[in-house]
Amino acid sequence: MVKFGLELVPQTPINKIVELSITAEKGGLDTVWITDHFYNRNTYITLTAIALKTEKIQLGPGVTNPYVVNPVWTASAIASLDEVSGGRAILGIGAGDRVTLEKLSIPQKSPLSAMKESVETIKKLLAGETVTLEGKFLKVKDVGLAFKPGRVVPIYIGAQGPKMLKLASRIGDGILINASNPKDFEYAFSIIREAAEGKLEKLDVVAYTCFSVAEDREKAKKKALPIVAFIVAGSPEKVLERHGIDKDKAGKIREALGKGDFKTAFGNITDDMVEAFSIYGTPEDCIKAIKKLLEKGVTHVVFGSPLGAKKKEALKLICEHVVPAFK
Ligand code: F42
Repeated sequence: MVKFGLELVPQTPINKIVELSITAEKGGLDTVWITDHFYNRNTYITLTAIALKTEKIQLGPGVTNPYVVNPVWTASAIASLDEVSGGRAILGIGAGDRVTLEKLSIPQKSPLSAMKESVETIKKLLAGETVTLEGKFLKVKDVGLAFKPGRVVPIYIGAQGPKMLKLASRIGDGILINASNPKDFEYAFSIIREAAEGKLEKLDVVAYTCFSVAEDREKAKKKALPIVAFIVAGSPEKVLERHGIDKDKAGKIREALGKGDFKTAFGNITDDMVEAFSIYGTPEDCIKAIKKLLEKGVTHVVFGSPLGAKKKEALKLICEHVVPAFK
C-alpha cells in the first residue's frame, strides 16, 4: 500500500512542528521528514522533540548531507534518534543544497563518491562494525560507535540527476525525488528500473512534492508560487526542457530572486511552471494528481512545502480527504 509522509521545515517553531507531527500521526501518515539547513532550527533536536511526543510515525532528516555533517556524526545521531523513538528512525541523506554549501565555502566535490562512501560507512557503523577507509571523500581510521545501535535504519537517498538516481537505486533502501510531476518520475524510473537490478520491489520510491491544498483552488495555487519560483530558478536546463519551460524566462526569475526582487520573480511564474513543479488545488485535484504519480510507480508520497494557505488547515484536508482516498 502507498505510504504518505509530511515534510516540515524547522523555520517553524519546534512546538508547532511537534503539534503538526502529532496531527499527521493521528491522521494516518506514515513518515515525517525534517529538512536540514544550517540556518534553520537544528534537525535532530526537532526530531527528538517529535519522537518524544509521538508513538508510531517514522521520522528522520529529509535530508542531511555529508559535507556539513560528518557521516560518522550522522551515524551516531540517527542511532540515538532510533533509540529515543523506539525504532522509528529513517535517514534521508543527499549531496546537499549547493547554494547553502557555498555560503559555508564548502565545495560540493565528488558528490557521487561522497554519497557512496558516506552511506556505506553509516551502514557499517550502525551494524556495530569498526571502519577504516581511505576514500576519495571520507578518510577514517578504526572508527566505531562506543554504544550498540538498535539496528541498521533504512537509508533514503535524495536524487534527481541520472548518476545519483543510479547510485541511490543500488545502495539505498529508498530514493527521495524532489519532484511533483509524472514526467519526472517517468524519467527517474527509466533509470531506477535498470539500476535497481532485482531489488526494485524492495525500493521505496518517494515523490518529495511541492504540495498546496485548499478548498479554494486559486488560493492553493497562489501559495505554491514562491516555492515554484525557487524550483524553476534551481532546475537544470534538462529539467526545464522536459517541461517545455523557456530557459530565458527561468533565467529572469533566477536573476530577480538573486536580487531579492520577489515581485518580479513571482510575477514571472507562468501556469506551465506551476503545473510542472507542484501539486495544487482542492483535495479532489490533489487526489487526481497523486494517482498519476502512483501510476508511474511511486510508492510513497511526501506532502512538502507550502502544504497550503494555512499549514494546520491544509494538514486537516490532507488527513481527512486526501489520504483516506488511498487507504
Ligand atoms: N538539501 C539540503 O541541503 N537540505 C535539505 O533539507 C534537502 C532536502 C531534500 C529533499 C529531497 C531531495 O530529493 C533533495 C533534498 N535536498 C536537500 C537536496 C539534496 O541534498 C541534493 O542536493 C540533491 O538531492 C542531489 O541532487 P542530484 O541528484 O542532482 O545530485 C547532484 C549532486 C548532481 O549533480 N548529480 C549528477 C547526476 O548525474 O546525478 C552527478 C554529478 C557528478 O557526476 N559528479 C561527479 C562525481 O564524481 O561525483 C564529479 C563532479 C565534481 O566536479 O566533483
